[in-house]
Amino acid sequence: MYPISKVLIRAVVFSLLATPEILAEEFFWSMEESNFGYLGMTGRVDPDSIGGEIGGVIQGSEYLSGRLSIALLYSENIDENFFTGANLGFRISLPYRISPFIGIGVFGGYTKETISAEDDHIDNNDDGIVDEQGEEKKAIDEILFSIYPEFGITVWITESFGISGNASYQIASAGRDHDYWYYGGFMTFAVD
Ligand SMILES: [Ca+2]
Ligand SMILES: [Ca+2]
Repeated sequence: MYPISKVLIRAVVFSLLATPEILAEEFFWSMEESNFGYLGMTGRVDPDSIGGEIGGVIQGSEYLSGRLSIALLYSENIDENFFTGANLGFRISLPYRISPFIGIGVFGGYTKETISAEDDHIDNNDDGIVDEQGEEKKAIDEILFSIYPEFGITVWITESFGISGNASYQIASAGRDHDYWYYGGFMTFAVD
């Protein structure tokens, strides 16, 4: 693994020097034999949320890949402040060092809330008293699903390390008023 500053400098240099030759350079390397892991930061606006995502990529061919990840989003406006989710998606990307992609996927998860636990016959807080006054527990508040199209670009710094940015339009199960743009910046690395 390179130091992050070195990686960023290389990414900028690569972008600036993106000559037609580099753009046209077929990016076979080890992609067809490799699987990748990725992690990064994500966010959305209104309600403003920031989070992280970690997952794996299976490279089906030089053009097609599938990904599965878990995501955690923090927002001051969500009950209990956290949205926990899972993301499953497929991408078509150009097999070049500078590699634009488009994709589709599904994103689902839940938020939690605190509710009264005074009558469930369980000592929820392990204080030795069952169903005392004011005892509380956490329960799933909302289950949310969306399907999305996305686009983005990956810059492969080496054959086993790339950085990428994407934007997806989340079409929410809760209705068109709940649709939103979701953005991410990621590091992708070979795991085998
Ligand atoms: Ca108790
Ligand atoms: Ca209880």
